[in-house]
Formats: sequence, C-alpha cells, structure tokens
Amino acid sequence: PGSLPSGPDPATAVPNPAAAAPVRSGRRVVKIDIITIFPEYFSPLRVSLLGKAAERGIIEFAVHDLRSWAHDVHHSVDDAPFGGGPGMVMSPGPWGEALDAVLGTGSPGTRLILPTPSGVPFRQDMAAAYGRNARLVFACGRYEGIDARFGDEARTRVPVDEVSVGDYVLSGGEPAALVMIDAVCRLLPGVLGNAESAPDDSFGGGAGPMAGLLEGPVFTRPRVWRGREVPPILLSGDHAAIARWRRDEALRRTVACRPDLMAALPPDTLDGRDRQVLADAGFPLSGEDMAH
Ligand code: 6GU
Repeated sequence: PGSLPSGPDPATAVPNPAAAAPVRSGRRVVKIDIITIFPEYFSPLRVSLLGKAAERGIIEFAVHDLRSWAHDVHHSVDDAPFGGGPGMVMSPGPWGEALDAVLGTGSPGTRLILPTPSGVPFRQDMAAAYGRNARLVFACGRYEGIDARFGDEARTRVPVDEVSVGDYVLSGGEPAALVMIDAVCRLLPGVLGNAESAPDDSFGGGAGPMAGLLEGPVFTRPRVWRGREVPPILLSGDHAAIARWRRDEALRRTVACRPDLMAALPPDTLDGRDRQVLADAGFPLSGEDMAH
C-alpha cells in the first residue's frame, strides 16, 4: 500500500513501491508531503485521477500527523493568542519539528505552501509552476492560524508561499490543500489521458482562440433529451461555424460570470463579431460606446 492516510509519522513516509522501481525511466516524480492534524482528510488522494497517478508512481504522497511532534501528554498543538482575542493559535514547536523531519538533511527543489485565507490567490499559473518542483510540502493550519515565526523561520530554509483558494473562510487548510494538489497534479505529464487535454480548459493558459475565456456549454447524445435539442450547429459538420459558435458562447459566459476576466482581455484580440456578441450581451467595450 502507499502512504495514505497515515498513522504516526515515520510509517507514513513509506514511498509508493512503484515509485522506487527503475521502470520510472527518467520520468520526473513530484513528491507531496502534507502536515495536518487530520490525516484522514486526505483519503481522497487515493481516488480517481490522482489515485491512479500515485499508483503509477508519477506522484508520491506522504501524509504526516502533526501530533507526532507534540510532546505533552495531551499532544497539544495550539495555545491562546498573545495579545488576546478569540480562538487558538497553533504553536510553532510541533510545526518546526515536523518541518525538520520532513525536510530531512536536504531540501533542493522543495517549496513550502501554507494554505491561509490571508494568502495570495491561488491561480492556474501557480498550479503549473508548483508542478515543476521536486517536492511540495503543504502545512495545513487550523484554528486561527499558525504562529507567524514558523513561516518566518521556514523561509530561511526553503521558498514559502502563503496561499488562499478564494475569498471565503474554510475551517482549515486541509480542503484548500486538496484543491491545490488536484490542480497541480492533473497538469503533470502522464496524469491526464490524451482524451482530457488541459490547455483548452477555462484558465488553461492555452494560446488558442479561447485564451482568457471561460468554457461554454457542452453536449453529448442523445440529440434530444426531455424535449431539449442540442444546438443544431454542433451537428452541421461545419467546423469553422462550430468554432465561431463556441467562441460566441464562451464570450457570453465570460461576460455573465466573470466580467473581470472579460475586461482583462486585450482588446486587439477581439474581432468584429466578438464586439457584436459583447455589445448584445450588455458589455460594450470601452471607447466603443463613446464613439457616438
Ligand atoms: Cl487556504 N484556508 C482557509 N482556512 N480558508 C481559506 C483558504 C485557505 N482559502 C480560502 N479560504
């Protein structure tokens, strides 16, 4: 079995046996360490695409229980905040020891990620960049956060990012880490099948005609379902017309859901038809409405 979820720490760092095999033949393996007080939270990493990738040795997961590095009888990992205020703060001691153990003797190519709602927003380009590290360590805090000295000290040893997954508050860094790990791993070579294709996704960063737009609606059989027909153009076989229709839909969807993304598109990437679609959707381009 692999290393998920874990009991006490040393046992959990057992590499996936497949990963150690020489059949890895030159393929880059990304190691992902997670430190948490809820190791069970990470059982989803065994499932689906990521589970397969771990079985095949493309990714190596190790989940570490922070309480392994708490030395009092109650295995406490938190304390009252200096300066007062509500909630509890995670103590730097166990976190420091956990990081020492996880980094071991060397940490080339390692990055530490601290999930926190007060971090920089996580984005697709960061997911791609994280995948180029040899090793990622996610330190999942709970309560009101981790004593700030932990991150400060860690920063003297490895690059540290404080990262948020959105403008809302979660009860801990665990679900945020799962989100980031999924986004990173699906971009690794060999994780997605050819059928899936990353670059055309919304936020895929592809240079193609849909760059910077949200994906529009998709359809499959049956052609009519509960009286609802698939848009006939998709059955026309006219590939240029289909591509144009898809772009229209992507523009409409982007205007409706993410006007901020729409406003960020370089105007010189928009043709006359784009401008018409945007105007019809109530998103006149600046300058155009002032021209008359
Ligand atoms: Cl990374 N952690 C927590 N606790 N809440 C969040 C978050 C992270 N990102 C958004 N909200």
